[in-house]
Amino acid sequence: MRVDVVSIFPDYLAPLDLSLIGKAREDGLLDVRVHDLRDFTHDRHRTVDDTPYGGGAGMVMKPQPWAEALDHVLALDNPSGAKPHLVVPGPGGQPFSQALARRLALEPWLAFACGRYEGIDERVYEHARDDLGLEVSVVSLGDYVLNGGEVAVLAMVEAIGRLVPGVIGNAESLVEESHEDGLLEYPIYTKPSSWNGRDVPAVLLSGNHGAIAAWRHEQRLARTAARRPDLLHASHATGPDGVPVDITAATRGDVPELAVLLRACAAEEAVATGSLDVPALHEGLDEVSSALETSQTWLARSAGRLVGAVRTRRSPDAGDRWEISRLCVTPDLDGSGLDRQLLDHAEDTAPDGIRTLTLEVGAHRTDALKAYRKAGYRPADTPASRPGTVVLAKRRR
Ligand code: JB8
Repeated sequence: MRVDVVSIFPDYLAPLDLSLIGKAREDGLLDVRVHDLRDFTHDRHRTVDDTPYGGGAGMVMKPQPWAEALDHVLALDNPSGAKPHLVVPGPGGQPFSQALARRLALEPWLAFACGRYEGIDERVYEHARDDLGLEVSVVSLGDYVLNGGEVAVLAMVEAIGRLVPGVIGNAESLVEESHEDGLLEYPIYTKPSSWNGRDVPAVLLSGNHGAIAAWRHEQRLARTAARRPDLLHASHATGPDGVPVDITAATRGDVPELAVLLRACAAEEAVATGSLDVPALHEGLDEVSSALETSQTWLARSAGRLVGAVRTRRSPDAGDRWEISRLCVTPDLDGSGLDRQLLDHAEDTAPDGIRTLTLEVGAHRTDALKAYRKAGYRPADTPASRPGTVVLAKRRR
């Protein structure tokens, strides 16, 4: 892989000569070249910045040195024949992640532009895209602010470089525990088995591989819940623009948003049936809030936006049925499979001992009925709670 880095502090990138990445450079797996942006200035002071139009704090990087630096990089010999993917670190970029590192590791050529000051004149991005035909990605290491892109480039080149075939000898060590399957790593220990009065957990010395695997999995779950609860969700799906959907339990703070979503779904049903006798239509903040006490409500969020919900409870009569209700998905995700995912989740969270799952649906909602039939639901003996609806039931596996 070929990597070009443009910076006003080329010495900042010196660590790329060290360790694993340095070895990969020696072995010819990574061809990293660092360029000084000031080499593309023409004044005595080698000026790269100027004051911002419109006013405001700080300085902005001038477009001309950047354009010449990019021309220089593009004109360098490159064996791949491709153009570089231009990566610009910036606090306003898409978040860097293991998934993005994997995608970038497939590129034959990456060019990194390290900004300083308040950042780079916007026309440089447009020029790179429109005139030079480069793919341009603004990428952020995380929600904090650095003084420039250099440290971010060091981190990204290390994360990407180690994924280039041959850079890490042991392919198995590339199957990351953390950030590959969504859970953090389990705690690890080495000899001695007793150190400073602290013993390695006995299960690890037991030789029982099943017990060790179970213990490690539990540790991963506990650790993820404690440190990164945002990673613990019931399931994954894809929402608008490929943004994943997380399913989590609703809490009091979700009530206002949830009430709006439920009203919207109820209104759709009211319009379709020409009847205002849709219970969800008459639920306000108080009813939605008190339902959190008597039932479980699960929310689907995509990039923070509430895109779906479902409510479950043990039937108040004999308590042997699991009632699923208020299954609701925003119109833009109709047909995305999210409704089925919420339904699966509602089923999966039924407690042990539940034998029957039930759903009550408007009898006119033929596509919903078809979908529920496909999910294994059939008309049930249970009487409907209101006219115009049918109760569907499914035996639990
Ligand atoms: C000026 O926090 B960062 C970052 C901050 C920056 C520049 C680049 C990256 C350029 N400030 O990722």
